[in-house]
Amino acid sequence: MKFSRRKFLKTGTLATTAGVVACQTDPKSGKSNPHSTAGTPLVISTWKQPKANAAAVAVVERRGRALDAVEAGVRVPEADPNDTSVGYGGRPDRDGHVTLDACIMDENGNAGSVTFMEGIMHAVSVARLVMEKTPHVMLSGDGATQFARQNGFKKENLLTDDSKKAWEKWLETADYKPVANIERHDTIGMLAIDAAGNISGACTTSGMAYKLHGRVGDSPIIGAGMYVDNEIGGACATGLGELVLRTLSSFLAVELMRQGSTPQQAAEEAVKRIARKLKPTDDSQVGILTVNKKGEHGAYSLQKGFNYTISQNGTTHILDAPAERQ
Ligand code: SD4
Repeated sequence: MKFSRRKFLKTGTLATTAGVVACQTDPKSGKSNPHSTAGTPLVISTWKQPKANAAAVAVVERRGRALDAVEAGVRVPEADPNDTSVGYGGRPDRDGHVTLDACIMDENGNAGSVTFMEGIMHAVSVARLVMEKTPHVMLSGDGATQFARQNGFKKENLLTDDSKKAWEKWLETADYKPVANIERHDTIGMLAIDAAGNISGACTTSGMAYKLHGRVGDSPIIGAGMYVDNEIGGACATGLGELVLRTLSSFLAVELMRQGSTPQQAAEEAVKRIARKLKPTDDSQVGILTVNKKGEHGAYSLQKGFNYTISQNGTTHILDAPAERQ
């Protein structure tokens, strides 16, 4: 797919085949989304995810549910072997296991999650099944895999040859530094607003490369990696999960919007809270996305380099988020 302004202009009124442009958010603007139109469906996701957004947009455009949109959207990178932070092709932990974390939340406050799950490509769909078919919110490890198998999911090897080679190379030094690097992530958090104005969200990841076996990040934790309150808005996070977990960034951002913050102000304060309280190292990154009921969005990160993909009114934009540290 080519990203060009000309394509954007040409396809400006088209739907799922939207052109994609890269441009800059105005960090100073009180209005967090220069492209926002209240009342129309919206899909927003962390990092460069135009294909995932297109899958989600296809759902909301035929007046489908935001919940179906976010599930369909994040399944795209889950199945992509070249996306090394999510699902199939995800980098393994330091023992060579690809372990997945995912969550999903609907417009009624229902939530489902799987953590530390192996061998099932579409973690988000297992999370949705936990939400819809069990009285629980979260299943973990072998129990999550077992539940998925019992519900017809195929068990497969998620460690691709490329990921195995990269892991074997890492093993040569086995320098234990499970840092989510600043520029190159693909973990996907996605929020969608459907034609009925309902908001849902999902988040899915293989977590940090070469993490300790058993480590769980922020992504599957409701309120940390993602949170939705359909009366107010939604938020999702990416980056160093330990920082997000310690401040429940997504819940915090939604609560700030409840108290009157714009989505941009909420995303900024959630990141600033991390910067102020946790004193993160120079090489750590956190990016936060927010949306409110009006279809306005916000984005902010600790470091420069966080971008996100937003689709609305038939166009898709890849935007650079403003950052705390320039
Ligand atoms: C984690 N937040 O497991 C995830 C990593 C991430 O882009 O977002 N990477 O900590």
